[in-house]
Amino acid sequence: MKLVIAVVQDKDSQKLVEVLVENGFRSTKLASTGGFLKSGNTTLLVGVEVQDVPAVLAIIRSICQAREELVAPMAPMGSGAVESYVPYPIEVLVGGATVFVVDVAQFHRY
Ligand code: 2BA
Repeated sequence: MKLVIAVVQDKDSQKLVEVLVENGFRSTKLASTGGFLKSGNTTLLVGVEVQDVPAVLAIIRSICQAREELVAPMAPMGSGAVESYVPYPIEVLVGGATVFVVDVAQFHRY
């Protein structure tokens, strides 16, 4: 079994959960916060059999869109040095989904 961990934009999360359910995949939706933009996003946990991983990834790809977001002034860009701060808004392309697929040692549902 595998655990698909997908960090997606809030705007796509409801539709994504609906389509996963329609296709027979269970998921858990967690409210999360991106470390860079410090704004809300959604992390989905999807436990699936190995052979179903490509189907889940295809669903995620089909629903989740990359979007331009404006980064607030003075957002830290790196080490924390003064030169690493941005003094004006910049546009950042936030990915449709950041996905990790990890092995599940054991799975129990009681
Ligand atoms: P955030 O950390 O809020 O990042 C939002 C977007 O800001 C990123 O989009 C990327 O385009 C940009 N960004 C992030 N760190 C940057 C930096 N140090 N310098 C310049 N630009 C930077 P995505 O890469 O699509 O990431 C979307 C969200 O996925 C992230 O939100 C974070 O919550 C999650 N994520 C991305 N990579 C991750 C990783 N390696 N581990 C855990 N979560 C990750």
